[in-house]
Amino acid sequence: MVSCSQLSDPLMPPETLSPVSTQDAGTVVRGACPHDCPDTCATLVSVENGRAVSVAGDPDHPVTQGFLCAKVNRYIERTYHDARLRTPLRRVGAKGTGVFAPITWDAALDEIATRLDSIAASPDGPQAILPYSYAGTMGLVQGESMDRRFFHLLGASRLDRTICSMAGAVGMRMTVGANIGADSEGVPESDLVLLWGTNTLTANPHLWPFVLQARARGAAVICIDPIRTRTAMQCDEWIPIRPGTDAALALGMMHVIFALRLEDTEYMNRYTIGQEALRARVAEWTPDRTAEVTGLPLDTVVALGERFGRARAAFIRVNYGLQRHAGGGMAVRTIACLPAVCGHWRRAGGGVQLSTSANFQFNRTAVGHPEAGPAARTINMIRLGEALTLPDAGVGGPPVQALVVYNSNPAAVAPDRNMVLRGLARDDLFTVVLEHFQTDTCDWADIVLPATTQLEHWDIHFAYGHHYVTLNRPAIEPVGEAKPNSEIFRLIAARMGIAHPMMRDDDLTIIRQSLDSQSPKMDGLSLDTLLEKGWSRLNLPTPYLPYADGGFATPSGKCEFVSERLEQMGFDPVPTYIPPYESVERDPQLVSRFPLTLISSPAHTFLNSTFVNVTSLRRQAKEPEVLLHPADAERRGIAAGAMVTVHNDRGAFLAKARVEPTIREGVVWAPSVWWGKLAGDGANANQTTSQRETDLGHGPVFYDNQVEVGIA
Ligand SMILES: Nc1nc2c(c(=O)[nH]1)N[C@H]1C(S)=C(S)[C@@H](COP(=O)(O)OP(=O)(O)OC[C@H]3O[C@@H](n4cnc5c(=O)[nH]c(N)nc54)[C@H](O)[C@@H]3O)O[C@H]1N2
Ligand SMILES: Nc1nc2c(c(=O)[nH]1)N[C@H]1C(S)=C(S)[C@@H](COP(=O)(O)OP(=O)(O)OC[C@H]3O[C@@H](n4cnc5c(=O)[nH]c(N)nc54)[C@H](O)[C@@H]3O)O[C@H]1N2
Ligand SMILES: [Mo]
Repeated sequence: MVSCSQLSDPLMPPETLSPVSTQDAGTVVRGACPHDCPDTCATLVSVENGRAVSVAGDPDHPVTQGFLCAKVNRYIERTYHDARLRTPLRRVGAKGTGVFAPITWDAALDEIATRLDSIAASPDGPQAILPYSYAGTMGLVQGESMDRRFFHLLGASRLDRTICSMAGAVGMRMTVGANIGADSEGVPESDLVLLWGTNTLTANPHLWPFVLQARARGAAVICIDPIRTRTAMQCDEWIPIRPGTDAALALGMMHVIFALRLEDTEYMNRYTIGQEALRARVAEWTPDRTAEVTGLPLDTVVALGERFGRARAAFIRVNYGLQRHAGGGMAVRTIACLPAVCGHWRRAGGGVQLSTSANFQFNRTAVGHPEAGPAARTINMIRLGEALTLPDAGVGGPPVQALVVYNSNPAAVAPDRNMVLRGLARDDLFTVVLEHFQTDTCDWADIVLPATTQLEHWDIHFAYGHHYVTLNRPAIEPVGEAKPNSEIFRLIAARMGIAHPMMRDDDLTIIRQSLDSQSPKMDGLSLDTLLEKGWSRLNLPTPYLPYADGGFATPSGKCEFVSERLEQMGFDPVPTYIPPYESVERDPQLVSRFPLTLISSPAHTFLNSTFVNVTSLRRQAKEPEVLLHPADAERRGIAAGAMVTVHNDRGAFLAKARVEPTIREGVVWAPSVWWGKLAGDGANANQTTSQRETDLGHGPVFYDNQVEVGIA
């Protein structure tokens, strides 16, 4: 049984919701994979005598299709891991050394309440308290309910959660009106699949069966990526683009399309605005110029444009890798124009998919209550280093005096790690971390609180790669003294005397509140249906064609080749190429000192920094590595297997050199995101990344990062 507070729901007697009877041998409990991934799998957890023994993908779910990824297959190993945090801990050693002693929940909550109260009451006020969370779990209950209510009521600083997807999301919004794109379930109908800046087999593996179906019917599958990833290796063609130049490629493709008159003029006339301005811009992007900027052969540019123009329903999977550069927002916006130019939105399998998330119209106001509490300043999460080290947190107002971290591991994942760690090392900073494991971030905490995993709590999930809502039931009792995030924030609020009724809602009430939506897309979804089946499709046809007949959610109601909103924000209203910050175009001197572009995208067996401590998965990742092209290695006298240092003015980390022609010359790849403390030198790739922001959405530029590599 789970804790009483979770089940104290008057409409739903606890016994009917009991996830598992401990006498049962072999109960199967339906759940959801909580991780930050487009696939949001529906899971089946087998429980015997109160212990979870296996987790599998639901074979009936149209996207999960009965399989899980390399990582979540290890969820049982992770849940019962020896190193699972089982009690609250209090730091007894110096910050960063990781020396802690167990304390009781009462003592931990008392200390947290006392410290936060005194900061809130000080002249600096509650804005000196900063929550820091991201998508360790994507669940609405454990990710954005009680936590948000608590910090809003308290008047803490607000966090702009930009670390992943904002640049592209804004790019989509400015072009098609919302972060809504083509349906994965239409992909089998596609006759050309472009995997553009996405490592699908690693980061979005449940799209792959649909891609294979399209291929079986004759579609070509092309990967556009500076690295010949495991995904690129499975494709018909690998296009090794120069990082950060995707907008130029899309403009060059349009040039070819218009030159060959392959556009769908009727679609453009009816459903787009700014056709003339786009044509004028595209005229500048001759194949020669495009080839020069993107570093691709002329023939490749021409062939790709022609192929796209001749396709009936090209599917572009643009994912988040390509927007981690200075012009990332504009790149996604430019690519998002392609299906409107060719009218591919009309047909199943055609269009662009960055995300499907905006279709999920949960009642987020009821869940997180953004209106609660006083107005407060907002801090961009990718500038955590500055927020903790500049006197006015980099944005004006009081210095940050308390940091409360949950669902995130900023000491590993945030850019400019040296500055982040300098901030976390401040002795006057009070840091609380809610976690499953003693991560890099926990090592800098004053108090660590043990949190439940997905097997131990309730939640409800949207997805960003498909259209199904998934319910997660607890399958087992909390491990040790772990508690759900929602419960922890209820308890802290109670200690601090924050007695608003919204702080007393239990988890099932929050789930019900989330489903109380006015949107027709949410029609038919209820807790009852989810309890019965585990998951449910949004009220959308299959496949869903969002823009077959226009219906763009922009101010004009059309696909906006010209965007007045962008112009008001000070950007070029027409799609354009914005070079990377650290490029020959913008900073040739820097590039001459640091000639290699470092991409630190995820390792196959890690989920950002999650799973790095799971032994079987870390063993597969071996050790921190850096992949170099043979020509780049030779120039530096680096042999395969040598220990090298990857460095720039921001920092350095050690890695073992892998030398293979599976990467574009001038680019290096460090599979990430390692825990610093599990790497030999205590460092990781974020030692070298910067806190700069993308053009749109204030997102990170992890891959807009010039380095040099030398023998260690
Ligand atoms: N196994 C696993 N799955 C994951 C994750 C994980 O860590 N591990 N993370 C999850 C999360 S949070 C996210 S956001 C997604 C991330 O997954 P994706 O959106 O696929 O993003 P990345 O893996 O960062 O980058 C994808 C590819 O883009 C390439 N790339 C980098 N720069 C450029 C560029 O300028 N142009 C082009 N065309 N390509 C470029 C990289 O080489 C990389 O192979 O995956 C999710 N799924
Ligand atoms: N160099 C480089 N840096 C990157 C990236 C990259 O590709 N390269 N990727 C970036 C991207 S795309 C993203 S999205 C961010 C991700 O950054 P984060 O969102 O910080 O993701 P994780 O590193 O997976 O850390 C999530 C933490 O949440 C914890 N957690 C999970 N569930 C729960 C829960 O229910 N309760 C509590 N209290 N904790 C929980 C996990 O144990 C884990 O330690 O990293 C970014 N950083
Ligand atoms: Mo992400």
